[in-house]
Amino acid sequence: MTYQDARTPGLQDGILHHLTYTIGKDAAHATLHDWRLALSFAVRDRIVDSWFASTRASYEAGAKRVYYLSMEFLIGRLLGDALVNLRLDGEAKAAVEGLGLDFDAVLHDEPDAALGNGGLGRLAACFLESLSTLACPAMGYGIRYEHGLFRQSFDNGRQVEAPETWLQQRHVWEFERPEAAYSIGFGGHVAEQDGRMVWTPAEAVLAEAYDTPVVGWEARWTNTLRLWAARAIDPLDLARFNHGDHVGAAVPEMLARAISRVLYPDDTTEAGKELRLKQEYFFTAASLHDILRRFDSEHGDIRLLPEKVAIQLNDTHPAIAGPELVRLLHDTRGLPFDEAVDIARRTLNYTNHTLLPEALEKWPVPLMARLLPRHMMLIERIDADHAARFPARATHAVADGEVNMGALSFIMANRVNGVSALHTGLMKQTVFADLHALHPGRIVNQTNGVTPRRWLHACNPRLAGIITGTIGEGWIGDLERLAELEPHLGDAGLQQAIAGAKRANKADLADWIGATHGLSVDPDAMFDVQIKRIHEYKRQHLNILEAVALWQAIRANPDAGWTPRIKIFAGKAAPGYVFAKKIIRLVNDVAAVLNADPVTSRYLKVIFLPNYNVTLAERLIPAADLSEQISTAGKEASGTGNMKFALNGALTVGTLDGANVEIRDHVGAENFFLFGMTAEEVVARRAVEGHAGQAIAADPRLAAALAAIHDGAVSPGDPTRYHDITGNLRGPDYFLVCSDFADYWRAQREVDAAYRDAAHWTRMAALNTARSGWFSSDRTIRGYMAEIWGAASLGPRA
Ligand code: 26Q
Repeated sequence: MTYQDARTPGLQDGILHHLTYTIGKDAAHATLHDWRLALSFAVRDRIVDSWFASTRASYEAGAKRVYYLSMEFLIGRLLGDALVNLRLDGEAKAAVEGLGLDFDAVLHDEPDAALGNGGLGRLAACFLESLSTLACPAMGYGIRYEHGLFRQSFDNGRQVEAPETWLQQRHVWEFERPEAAYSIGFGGHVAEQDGRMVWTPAEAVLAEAYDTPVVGWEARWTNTLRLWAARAIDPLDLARFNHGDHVGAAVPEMLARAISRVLYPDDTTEAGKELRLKQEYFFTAASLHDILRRFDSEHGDIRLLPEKVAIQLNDTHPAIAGPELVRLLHDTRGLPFDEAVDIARRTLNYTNHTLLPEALEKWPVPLMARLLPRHMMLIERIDADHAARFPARATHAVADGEVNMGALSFIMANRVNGVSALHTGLMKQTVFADLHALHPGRIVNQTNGVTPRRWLHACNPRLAGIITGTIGEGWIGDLERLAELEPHLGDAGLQQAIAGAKRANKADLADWIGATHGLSVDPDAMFDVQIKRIHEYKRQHLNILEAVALWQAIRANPDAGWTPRIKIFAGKAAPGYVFAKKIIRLVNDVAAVLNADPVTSRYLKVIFLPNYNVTLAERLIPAADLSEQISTAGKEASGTGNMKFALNGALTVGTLDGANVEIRDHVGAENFFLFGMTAEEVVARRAVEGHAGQAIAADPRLAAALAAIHDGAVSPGDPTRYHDITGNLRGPDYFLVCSDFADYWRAQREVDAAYRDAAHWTRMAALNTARSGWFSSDRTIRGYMAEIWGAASLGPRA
C-alpha cells in the first residue's frame, strides 16, 4: 500500500521530473548527489498532502496543540525514515535501481543532521516522530544551527574536532518561511509608561522560520519541526558602506548570524557563556511569539491558553519561556501580574534530564540583568511571590547571585517530569526535594522511549522481516505486540532465522570495519558495544580497564578457552572536557597494543570508531551482541541507547541505573547481566574513606590492570601519559570505577560463558526483543498526552 493517488506520478517519474526541473540536470550528467536530491524532492512531494491534511484537521478541530521546545533535535538522516513511513521504501528501491543506481549509496549520500549532542536531542527527534504517528497536533521548535555537532577524528589516538557542515549541501526537507519572522531584542532598559513596564532593547535580531515536515507511520499524520535562523534586521549597514567601510558594513549581519551559527558541543553546562543565553532566549521568544500568534488566529480569549496550548520545555534550556510568557501576557497584553503567572504556569511543563550538579543550568544575575533586564525583574518578582506563598522552605530560583533555571522551571510548570522511574524518584529526594514537598503531585514520571520505525524496522530489516513474517506487521505501529513473538520462540526455524539475521548483520559490520578502518574482525566473535557520549559517569574507563585485565589474563593462560570478543567503542567528548578526551586516547592506545598482540588478539580486539552519530548507531546496534550500560548508579537519568540495543536483541551488561532498571524488569532478570552497586550503595560507598584503595587491595586483577596502564604498557614511549587517569582512580574515584570493578569482571565472565551456549544466547536475545515493546516512544508520548498535556489524538487509529 503506498500513498499515491491519480495526481501523483510514479516515483521514478517524480525523480526524473525533479532531476530536470528542480536540480537542472539531465540523467547523463547527474551525480549521485543530484540523484539523491531528486529522489528526496520526489518523496517530499508525497508528504505534502498528508501535511496539509493534518494542518487542516488541527484547525477544524480547534484541538489543543502541543509545542515541544528543544535546543536540540538530533534527527540524523531523513530520507530513509520518510520512505519507510510513507511505505515507499520498496517502490523507491525499485525506481532507483531501475535508473541504474545503487539504492544504499543514494541513501548514504545524505548528511547526518546532528543538531544535538546526545540523548536529549535524539529523544526530541523520536518524540516528533511519535507525535505524528499518534496524530497529536504538535510542533517542535528549535534552532537551525548552521553547524551541528563537530566531526570527530583521531590524531595518534587523540580526538580532533572539525566543524560540521551539513548545510553546505542543499537541505531538501525544509521550507523557508520568510513571512514567519520575529524581531528578538536584547539588552537596553526598562521604563514605566502609562502604568505599564516597557522594555526597549538595545539591539534586535530577526528570527526566521524554516519548516521541516515530520511524517508519522503510514503517513497517518504529519507535524512540523520549525527551526529558527538568526538574521540581521538590516542586512547591510549602509552608512558604513557609504563611508567606504565595505567589510564593517557586514558586521551587524555577522553578529546576528552568530546566534544560530553553532551548536554548543557540551552536554553538561558550560556556565556563563553569553552567546548560549542569547541562543536560549532567541529561540524561546521566537517560538512563544509564534505560538501566541497562532493562538490568536484560532481563539479569542487569552484566558483559554492553558486549555488550548501545552508547552513542553526540554530541560531548562528554554526555561526563559516562563518569564517571557509572563511578560507577553502582563506587559504587552495587560493581564494582571498574578493572572499572567497563573496562565503561564498552567501552560508550561518541564522535563528534567539530569541530576549532575554541573549540568544544572545557572546564570549569573548580572548577565541576565544586562541581556534581559525586564526578564530579570520578572524572575525576581515571580520568585518573591512564590516564596511569600511558601515561606517555610528555601526554594528560591534566585540565590547566591545566580538564577537557578531548574528551580525557575519548576515554579513555572504545571508538571515536572523525570525520564525513568529511578530518576524521577531521585528528583523527589535530591535536587527538587523542597519544591516537591511544596508541590506534591507536580513531579511525574514518563520513562523515555525510542521510535521503533527508525530503531528496528528501518535499521534492522533482517530482524524486522522475521518478526513481520511471524506475527504480521502490526508491531511497527503498536510495539507491545512484539509480545506475540514469545509463544513462537520454541520454534527451531525461528530461532535459526533470528540467529542468522544477527550473524548477517555482524558480517556486514565486519566488512565495513575492514573496509573503512582496516581491522579484520571475526563475525563469530562476540560484538561488545559501548556507544554514547564520553563521560566519567558513563565509565568507558571501567570497560577499557576490564579489557586490559582480560588481556593480561589471556596472556597468562592463552589456552583457557576464552570467548572471542570485539570491544567496540564510539562517542564524542566535549572539546573542553580534558579527562574525557584522555579516556578516548587511552582506548585508542589499548586498542593499538591489544590488536597487535599475536597471542591475545585471537580472543580480544578493541576498536574506537570515530565520529559517532545517528547513522553509525543505526549500523552498530543491529550488529551488537552485548550492550554496555555501565554508568555509576544514580547518574544516568534514563539512557535510550539501552532500549535500542534490547529491542535489536542485544543482551545488556548493566548497573541498576536509569531505565536499565525497567529494561531488566521487562526482559527478565535471567536475560540481563546485572552488576554493581545500587544508587543507595553508591552514596554509602563514597563516604567510605579510601574506598578505591580498598577495592584495589582486594582485587589483584584490578591492581595489575591499573599498574600496567600506570607503567606505560599501552604508552611505551610515554609512560606517564595516563597518570592523571590512574591517579584519579586510585585516589578520589568519584564514579567508583574501582569499587564496581570486581563485580563487573564477574558479570563479564558470566557473559562469556553464556555466549558459548549459542542456542541459549539466541533465546535470551529473542526474549529481549519480544519483551521490549514497552520502550516505544509511542507509549511515552501517550503518557505525556494523558498525564501532562491533556491532549487528544486526531487520528483515526491512534
Ligand atoms: C546546558 C547549558 C550550557 C551548555 C550545554 C548544556 C547542556 C546541553 C545538553 C546540558 C545538557 C545537555 C544534554 C543532556 C542529555 O542529553 N541528557 C540525557 O537525556 C537523555 C534523554 O532523557 C537521557 O536518556 C540520558 O540519561 C541523559 O543523560
